[in-house]
Amino acid sequence: MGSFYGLILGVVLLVLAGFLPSSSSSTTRRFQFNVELKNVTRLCHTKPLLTVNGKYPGPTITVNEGDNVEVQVTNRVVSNTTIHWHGIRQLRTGWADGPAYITQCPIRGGERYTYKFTVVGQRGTLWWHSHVSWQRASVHGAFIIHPRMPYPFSVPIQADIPILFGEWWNGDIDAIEKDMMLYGSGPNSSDSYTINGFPGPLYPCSIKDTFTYTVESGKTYMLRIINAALNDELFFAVANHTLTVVETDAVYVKPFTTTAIMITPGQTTNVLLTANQVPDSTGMFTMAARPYLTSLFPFDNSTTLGFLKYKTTGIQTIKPPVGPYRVPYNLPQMEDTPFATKFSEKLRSLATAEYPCNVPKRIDKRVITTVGLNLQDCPANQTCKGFRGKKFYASMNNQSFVRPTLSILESHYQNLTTSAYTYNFPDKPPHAFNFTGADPLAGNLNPEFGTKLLAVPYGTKLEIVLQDTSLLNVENHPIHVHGHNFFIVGRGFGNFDATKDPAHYNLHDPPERNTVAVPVGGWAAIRLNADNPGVWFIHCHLEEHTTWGLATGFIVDSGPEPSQCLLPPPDDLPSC
Ligand SMILES: *[C@@H]1O[C@H](CO)[C@@H](O)[C@H](O)[C@H]1NC(C)=O
Ligand SMILES: *[C@@H]1O[C@H](CO)[C@@H](O)[C@H](O)[C@H]1NC(C)=O
Ligand SMILES: *[C@@H]1O[C@H](CO)[C@@H](O)[C@H](O)[C@H]1NC(C)=O
Ligand SMILES: *[C@@H]1O[C@H](CO)[C@@H](O)[C@H](O)[C@H]1NC(C)=O
Ligand SMILES: *[C@@H]1O[C@H](CO)[C@@H](O)[C@H](O)[C@H]1NC(C)=O
Ligand SMILES: *[C@@H]1O[C@H](CO)[C@@H](O)[C@H](O)[C@H]1NC(C)=O
Ligand SMILES: *[C@@H]1O[C@H](CO)[C@@H](O)[C@H](O)[C@H]1NC(C)=O
Ligand SMILES: *[C@@H]1O[C@H](CO)[C@@H](O)[C@H](O)[C@H]1NC(C)=O
Ligand SMILES: *[C@@H]1O[C@H](CO)[C@@H](O)[C@H](O)[C@H]1NC(C)=O
Ligand SMILES: [Cu+2]
Repeated sequence: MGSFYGLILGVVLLVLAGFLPSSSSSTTRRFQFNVELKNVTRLCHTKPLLTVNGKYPGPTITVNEGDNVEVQVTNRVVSNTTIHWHGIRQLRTGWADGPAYITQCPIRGGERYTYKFTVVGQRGTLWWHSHVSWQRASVHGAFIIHPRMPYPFSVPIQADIPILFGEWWNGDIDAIEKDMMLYGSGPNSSDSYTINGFPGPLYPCSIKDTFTYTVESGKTYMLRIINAALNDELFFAVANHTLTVVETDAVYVKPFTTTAIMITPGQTTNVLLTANQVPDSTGMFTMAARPYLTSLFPFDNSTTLGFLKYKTTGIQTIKPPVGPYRVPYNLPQMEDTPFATKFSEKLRSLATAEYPCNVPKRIDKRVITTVGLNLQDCPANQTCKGFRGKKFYASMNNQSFVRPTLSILESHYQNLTTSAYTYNFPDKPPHAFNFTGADPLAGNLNPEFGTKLLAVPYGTKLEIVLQDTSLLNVENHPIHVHGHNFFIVGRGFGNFDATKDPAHYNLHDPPERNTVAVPVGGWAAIRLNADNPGVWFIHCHLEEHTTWGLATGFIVDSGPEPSQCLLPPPDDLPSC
């Protein structure tokens, strides 16, 4: 096994001509998205689900590197909506990024907006999702970019297998979010996790709703894994098979073989799987995902199963096989932080001539920000059901982000005078304390509410240190930055030490991503080149935490050259 995968390393060779897309340069690909309700049944509960084109999960978008993309989104429901193209850089086209009230006003019921952007210098697996309320629970899908150049690994790929993880609630997701905010409590946990929309046989009434994929013995497959769950990081494994990680967040990594992966909401991971096992009489191997969580609060601790089925002759298979269904022994336990840590540490950029690692070696600015939870005193006339009868919130540098009722990007571009936001996000925590060692329940846990943004000149080499806090509970927060990829140059447990830790940064081949898992009770340092003018949302990709305010906005000014300026807004941009 090991020597077989050794052949993969870093060599550009022998790729089947057939799976390379045509290299014609300025193709425009057009897609139609109808946001509409569709009755969907899972766990024997039927409910009208918000979907794109009636599909759950939504349609896959497939393009070639370099393509222009136009997606006409028609909102056929009463609720407002937007679509975010998660991980797409949107160079100079921030108008197409999607987060409501950050880069656009929402698309109202009956209205239409066409997202137009070009896929530049990116290849691999990304995804798209709604960026309004908790709509992305069901409004999401894969976004696959075929590379211009052959894959940097030499194994022929038989087929791609998209694997989208999601969460299903029997109840209405809008009502669950509204209740959470009204009472300040934690949200109702999901009723199941899903693989490509299917919970699998460990849940009631779900044996028929199980994802099964048929493979041929001896062939290698590329699993394009996307965590579209709302609130939970996940472990994933396939029984008796190893996985070779080759790409994360649409950036190649140095291939490495692992028994399982950890993936946070917002992240994508491509792995190669070779069907090299001898199946038993069922011909089936299970695949499974369950949460990686250290939360003290109630959460969905269930496991979703699917099947990898070997195409064999002479074997009677029952579809799916009769239980008991075994969770792969190689799936980590829910609290396995050592596995999550080791897995993150293995991720390295390819850092070759074709795929250089352009990490800023020196920086112009370092911003240190806490990421953590808060408790707000209950307003006098309300009933609060959060901890100690208070309301949960979350913050960055003690600011619980409040979204304005206008589009920040539009207002910024038009130079409008407004008090809806200010440009003074603090570049260090307003009060120093023992961030990860403070008594979780002592002291004043209130945040400050506001809309303070971080503004930097074009081309700033920026470092952001994300520091978890122990207020209420230490957690692993997946922080997502819009409009830029970043390099994870350092990470650790406890408190970041500005005098000691930078000496241990990896400035040679750090992983390049759009979403970083900040270690539970620790910190992560990311670096980026602020080369994309616009207004960009930075937030926790646990929807629960974003709703509580674990977010901020980041403004990159236009540069002096015309090619460094944000393009003008499109004519059909929705207004508020
Ligand atoms: C869903 O089913 C209900 C009850 O049968 C029906 O009234 C409703 O029109 C259906 N909705 C959609 C979007 O099909
Ligand atoms: C949340 O869960 C509780 C307990 O199961 C249930 O009574 C309530 O209806 C749920 N809320 C929503 C909005 O689904
Ligand atoms: C899969 O691995 C388990 C644990 O090592 C082993 O008991 C089982 O026989 C294996 N199954 C197959 C079909 O190889
Ligand atoms: C999951 O959570 C429930 C409710 O808190 C608990 O009863 C159950 O034992 C937990 N299951 C696992 C596998 O941890
Ligand atoms: C509580 O009182 C405040 C201030 O008087 C008011 O703005 C708010 O609407 C009230 N909230 C509820 C839930 O009644
Ligand atoms: C906003 O102000 C900048 C700098 O003064 C100027 O270059 C730009 O043209 C202004 N934009 C608009 C839309 O007025
Ligand atoms: C922070 O808290 C931790 C855990 O209580 C403790 O071990 C550590 O010494 C504290 N650090 C400082 C600088 O007080
Ligand atoms: C956060 O802000 C609130 C409101 O201003 C304040 O009471 C609290 O002490 C601050 N906490 C920290 C850790 O800065
Ligand atoms: C939809 O968006 C518009 C424009 O921002 C806003 O005025 C309206 O309140 C929103 N509707 C809902 C239901 O949130
Ligand atoms: Cu978070």
